Amino acid sequence: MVGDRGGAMGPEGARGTASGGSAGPAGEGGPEAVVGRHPVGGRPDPHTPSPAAVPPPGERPVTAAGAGAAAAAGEGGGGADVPPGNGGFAQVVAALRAGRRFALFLHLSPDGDSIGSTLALGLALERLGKRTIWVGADLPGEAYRFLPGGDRFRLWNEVEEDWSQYDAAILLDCADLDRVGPARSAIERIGRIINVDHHPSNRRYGDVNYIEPSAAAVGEITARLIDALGVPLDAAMAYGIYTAILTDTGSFQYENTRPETLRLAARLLELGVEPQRVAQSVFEQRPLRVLRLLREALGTLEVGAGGRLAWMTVSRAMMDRVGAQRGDTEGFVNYPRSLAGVEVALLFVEEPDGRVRVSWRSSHEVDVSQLAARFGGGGHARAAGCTLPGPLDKVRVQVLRDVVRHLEERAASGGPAPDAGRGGVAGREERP
Ligand SMILES: [Mn+2]
Repeated sequence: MVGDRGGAMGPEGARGTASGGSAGPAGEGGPEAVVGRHPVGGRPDPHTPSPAAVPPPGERPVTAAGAGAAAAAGEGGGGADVPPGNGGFAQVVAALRAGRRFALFLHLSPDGDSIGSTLALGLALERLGKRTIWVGADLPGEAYRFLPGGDRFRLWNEVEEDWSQYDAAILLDCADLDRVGPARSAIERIGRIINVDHHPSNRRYGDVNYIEPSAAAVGEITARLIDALGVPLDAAMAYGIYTAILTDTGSFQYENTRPETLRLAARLLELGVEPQRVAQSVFEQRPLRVLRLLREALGTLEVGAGGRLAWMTVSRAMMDRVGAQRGDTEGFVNYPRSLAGVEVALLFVEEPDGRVRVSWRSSHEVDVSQLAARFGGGGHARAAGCTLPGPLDKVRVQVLRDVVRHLEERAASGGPAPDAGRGGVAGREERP
């Protein structure tokens, strides 16, 4: 199916673990920005008292034509339509302007949004004469090597860097600091974080945070940041941004695809992006083992709750049989989701350590980020994830029972009124 590859991991975003509690309530739809404890750019001044405390999640800070609008007007924004009330956007732009050395971090099992956005912003910062390094605990998969600059990513622990020399760590598409995995220790040594994301569950762990849940991909935000920095988008950056958007929208199929998404895509094509090149590299280079694993997974397809629930299971044994690698089940959950009449789709994947990763999707009514949050996970309204201690059978029974109860309650309470908290980004790829 088109677009089921999506992007290696991201959109569920929140790296939900039963212990970690990365969930956070799914925020309301509107963009929000929260500025953290101290500004990025210069060293934090120990004499400056901490100004703004972080508002509780979901509470919308600064309103109206505040800093965001000012930034749009003042930053030479090349048509950037910065949402009103987003002081965080201007703060991010200021921090990017002020710093001279930046380390950009991919999230674990980086997806097209993480890779493409990081690449585009990294190139733009270099255009401004800044030094950047692009690292992660996992390298981009084969599918993304075609990107101009795609060979510049490094494993964080294989570069010899004095992290304390960096002005800030930039994290894109990371709802939770745990999303960077062990690279977190480098970020802690850098000491300052710029956090730009579109997951409503983002935990606002940065010193500067800009969270825009209505953005289809962080790639959209990245394009506006580059405009606001006054850097002309070139073809290489355009490839990164296009890949970010293509993967996070499921090839422009999901409900997060907005008119501005397509206008941006058109602009990227005008800059030289060849869409068939991206689609072919990202979606049509699957190794044989992945289709073999899919064949096994489809054999486990089951349906419940009167046809409104469907799920598949990938056990460790199945993965061993085909020689599967991390990330090979990406997009599989879209098969149960594609079944007519299905409202909630689940994929259970047994991890090497015995834990069970659950991918959640919904078609158009149920907010699965809320359901996943009951198990310590999170994500978007239409795509979420959580990870639970095994064994597989126990987790499956637990989760299915909960979902069936939820669907029955909805049916009993008068049927398919959409869950509160829409705004979600539709069924995008995941991997908590
Ligand atoms: Mn994303």
